[in-house]
Amino acid sequence: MKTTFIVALLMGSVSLSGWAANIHVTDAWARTTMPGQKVSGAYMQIQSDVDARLLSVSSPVIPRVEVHEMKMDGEVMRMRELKSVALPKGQIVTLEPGGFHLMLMSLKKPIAVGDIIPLTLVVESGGKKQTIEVKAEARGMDGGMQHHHHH
Ligand SMILES: [Cu+2]
Repeated sequence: MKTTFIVALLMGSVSLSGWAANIHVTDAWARTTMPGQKVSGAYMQIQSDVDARLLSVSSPVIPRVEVHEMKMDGEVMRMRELKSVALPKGQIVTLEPGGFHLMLMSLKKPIAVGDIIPLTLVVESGGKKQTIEVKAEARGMDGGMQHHHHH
C-alpha cells in the first residue's frame, strides 16, 4: 500500500510539469542607446527541446517590446513585426542584429552599459503557453561581436 502511494505521488509530480518545454536562453543582451533614442534591440540564443514558438515578449522596464525580423529585400534592409518565431526542436535559434531580434520601443530613458533588462518570453508548445524570464545585459554597439571569436 505504502509503495503504491509513493509511486502515485511521484507520477503526479511528473505530470504537473510534464507539458512544459525545456527552453534554454543564452547570451541575452540589449544594445545601449544614446540620450533621446527611443528604440533599441535585444538579442539572445534560444533552444527548445520540443517544437515551440516564441509568441511575444514583455518587460517591466520597456513600454513596448516587439518581435522583429530584418531581411534584405532586394538591396534594401527591411524590418517587420512577426506574429511568432519558430523554435524547432533541438535547434538553436539566434536573435541577432540583422536577423530576428526583439525591438525595445518607446524607451523612457537611455540604456547604459551594464544595465540589466528583464524580459519575459511567452513561448507556445503543443497548444500550451509558458513564460521564460530572461535578463539581458546592456552592451555597446560592438558588443554583439565579442562572442564571435573563432578558435
Ligand atoms: Cu526591429
